[in-house]
Amino acid sequence: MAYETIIVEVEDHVATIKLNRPDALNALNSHLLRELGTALAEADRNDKVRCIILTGSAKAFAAGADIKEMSEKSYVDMFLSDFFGGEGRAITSTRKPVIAAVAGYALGGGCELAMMCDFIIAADTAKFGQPEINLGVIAGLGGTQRLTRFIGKSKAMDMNLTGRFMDAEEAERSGLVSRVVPAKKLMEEARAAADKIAEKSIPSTMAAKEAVNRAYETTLSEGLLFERRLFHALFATEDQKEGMAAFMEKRTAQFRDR
Ligand code: CO8
Repeated sequence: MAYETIIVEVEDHVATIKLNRPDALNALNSHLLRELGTALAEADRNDKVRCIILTGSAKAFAAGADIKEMSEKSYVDMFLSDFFGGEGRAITSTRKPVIAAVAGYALGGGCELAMMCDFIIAADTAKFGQPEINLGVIAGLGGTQRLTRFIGKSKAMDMNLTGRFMDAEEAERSGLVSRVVPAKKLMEEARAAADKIAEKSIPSTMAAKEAVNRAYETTLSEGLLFERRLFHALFATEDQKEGMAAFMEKRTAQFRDR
């Protein structure tokens, strides 16, 4: 499918989706988010794809929701269209792993979009922030919720109340990103992580993603039960037999997603 605001490439088992509104530092407008939702759903349906990378440019992953699109809207406009509500749900309903590869600015909706992915690999140039407070509003796609769970109340308050930017090193120290790499190696590292994930059995990959995400939605005892039931259920797969046999036979497992 041809897109106007994103570029999608599928190579081997990895789909790479690049946000592509260079003149607006990849600001997220409705059109881009709808195209992104469609591309993610397409990658999810594509049996060839086993992992997805979401990235931007060297200067900006995304500098936020498109301020020019939002500026004249009324409360009723925002409420009746459930502004970005459906688009956000479409993005987070992706079942295959999504890695955010972030360089440059990830601000406002850009930081929130990165947090909607399964984990973030940051270039040493990355800058994260929730500067919506400077616009007379607040974060609206998870910047007060996901960010607080990821980095804790004190830092989340600091980010949301002052609007300051956090560099990559602080983001890693705070638990917002999983690793920081030199900017010129960002896509190579993201691709290596995606290739590693693509080697696994898809049923266990999807189960792992569901189980970790459940930790954010439920109590510890319910989450542990959910995890244990998924663990038990994976014993119904051929890949569990193959994975364990391969370990004992000291060879590489040949998973068949069955
Ligand atoms: N929206 C629209 N256009 C943008 C945005 C944006 N968020 N960010 C940058 N641009 C545009 C600029 O207007 C400029 O375009 P033009 O040349 O036509 O004026 C172009 O991108 C380049 O930007 P700058 O000239 O400003 O570049 P600088 O290098 O000087 O500065 C910054 C880079 C610091 C990133 C600066 O552009 C900036 O502060 N941008 C805005 C950051 C921001 O406030 N983000 C939060 C937006 S609000 C939001 O994200 C809400 C999310 C929740 C929505 C959910 C609804 C339910």
